[in-house]
Parts: sequence; C-alpha cells; structure tokens
Amino acid sequence: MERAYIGLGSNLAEPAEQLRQALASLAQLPTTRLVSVSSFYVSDSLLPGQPRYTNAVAALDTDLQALALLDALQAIELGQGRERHERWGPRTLDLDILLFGNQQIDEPRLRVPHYQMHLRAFVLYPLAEIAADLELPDGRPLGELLAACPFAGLERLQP
Ligand code: ROI
Repeated sequence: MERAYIGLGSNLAEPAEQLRQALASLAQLPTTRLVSVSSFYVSDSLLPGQPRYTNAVAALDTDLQALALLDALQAIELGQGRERHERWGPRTLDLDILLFGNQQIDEPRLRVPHYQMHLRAFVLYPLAEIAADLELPDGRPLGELLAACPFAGLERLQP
C-alpha cells in the first residue's frame, strides 16, 4: 500500500462543486481509502486570461499501482466533462498524482513527484495542511519548499 497525494484543480463549471464531486469519486476507488482533504484555495491562473482556479490536495492510501491510479484519475476527469483541447487550457477537472509513496516514476505517461509541484503555492500550501512533516523522495522537507514559495495570491476558502 502507498500513501498518494493528489492535486485537484478546476476553473470551469462551478469549480468547488467539481472538486467535491471528484473527492466523492476518489473515495469510491477500488482498494483505496480517502484519508484526508485540504481546504479549497482560489488563485489566479498561471496563464493570463483564464478564469481563476480552485485547488485542493487529497491524501489516499491505495493498493493500486501508480499507472492504474492514473487511469482511474483520468476516467474521473473524463466523467466530469474534461475535454483536452490545448495543453494548459481551462478545465472542469484536473487530477494530478503529486506524490506516490516514496516512488520516483519517470515514464512517458507519468512523472512523480509532479515536476512543478515545488513551484506551485496552490499545491504546496494545501499539501502542508494535511501533511506538514512530509519529505519528498529526494529528502527535501516540504517546509523548505514552502519557505521558497510565497503564499501570496492564494485565498483559502472557509470549509
Ligand atoms: N493555475 C492555478 N492557480 N491552479 C491550477 O491548477 C493551474 N493549472 C494549470 C495552469 C494553467 C498552469 N495554471 C493553474 O494547468
């Protein structure tokens, strides 16, 4: 069994509702337990001209292999109307495997840890809420990444 951390994001069609639906689907995954969920956070898109994103992070304990989990996450995205037009385009739902235990995965379909998580306040701050003492597989403490990534621009929603 591995502890996986999933980044959730949406900037279309009632983003907070999209996240709630996605969390309900994560809780139903086979051989998987939804362990904890961060608050929801709103922030501007990293790309100008897009609606603002709502983001959160969830912790799962799962017996699925990483690629099977990726398949399951993509099925949830599609089930919630995700359409892939342009890369980094607006989306109803984005589910990213941020961390998968201590595994470092480098495959065409999946890189873990997520290659930009250390730069993204909308990933690091919700992650810290549910896993303050986390270390990345390379040994870097989450607190060190947070110290280099200002909270500025994140708005934490009341649960
Ligand atoms: N910006 C924010 N704030 N949140 C996201 O989830 C997000 N996802 C993206 C891009 C377009 C890079 N910007 C984002 O894919």
